[in-house]
Amino acid sequence: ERLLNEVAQALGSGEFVLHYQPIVDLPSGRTVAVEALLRWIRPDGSLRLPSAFIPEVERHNPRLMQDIGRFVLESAVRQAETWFRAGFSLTVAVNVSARELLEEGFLPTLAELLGRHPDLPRERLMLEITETAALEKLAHARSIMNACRGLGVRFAIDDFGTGYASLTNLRELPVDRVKIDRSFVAGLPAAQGDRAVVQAILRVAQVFGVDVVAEGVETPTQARALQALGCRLMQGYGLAHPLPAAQITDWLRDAK
Ligand code: G
Ligand code: G
Ligand code: MN
Ligand code: NA
Repeated sequence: ERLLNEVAQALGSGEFVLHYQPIVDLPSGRTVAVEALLRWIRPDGSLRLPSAFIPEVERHNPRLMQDIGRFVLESAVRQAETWFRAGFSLTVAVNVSARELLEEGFLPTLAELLGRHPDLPRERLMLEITETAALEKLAHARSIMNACRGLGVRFAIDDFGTGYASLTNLRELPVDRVKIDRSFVAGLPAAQGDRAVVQAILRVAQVFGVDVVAEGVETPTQARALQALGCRLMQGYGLAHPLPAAQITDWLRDAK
């Protein structure tokens, strides 16, 4: 109750910002995308991560979650447009929980937002669906996703390989990308089970014609192991930490 009030107040008073984490193609080193990550920076400068409040908000106050989701999409689209105008060619990925996606207002809000940003190439926005356990009614999710794709927006499945239904999701939903959960990357290259899972995901993704991002890449050894398995897109502290937009712009400029 208290947390929810704090969140509502923080959203209203501008304490929420997005940080962006690069998704890098190796071996070229090109940053092909960034993932927007919500950050709550309190007036005393301390940081609260979304895992500390989003699940609570989703469970107890769906309306407030909608407001947060709207703020996130709005900020990310505005930033994507800024980078587009500056001549950087990269996609901005936004986390959207399955629950947010299934809300009645989601599609109209997205359509309205894109309408206000006519210059942004639509394929530069990618929605990363998280908490896919809540997808349940796949036909319903599929129809919403197809409508969003009709607007030109693309989809990724987050934390792929965990949860119950990830292969079903891949088969049943219009998806462009899967993100290998970092728990499978952590043990590379030694852990044979993790290697096998990563290989299996890469193979299945290829059959479905979707691309693959490995998450949680922390060491050069992991990055090399992934490349050896045929995975080019990676994200993790070993490549870059999530950073404020201005610092990402510097990072992109330095890479040019
Ligand atoms: O940054 P942190 O490690 O706390 O992220 C934890 C989780 O919060 C991640 O799984 C991520 O998907 C989720 N998350 C981060 N930003 C957003 C957001 O803008 N919206 C939603 N729904 N989830 C987010
Ligand atoms: O669930 P999702 O994949 O959206 O979670 C993203 C979260 O993972 C972010 O909060 C981000 O800070 C965190 N993250 C990004 N790179 C790494 C990494 O290399 N290792 C770990 N442990 N977490 C990471
Ligand atoms: Mn994500
Ligand atoms: Na992710």
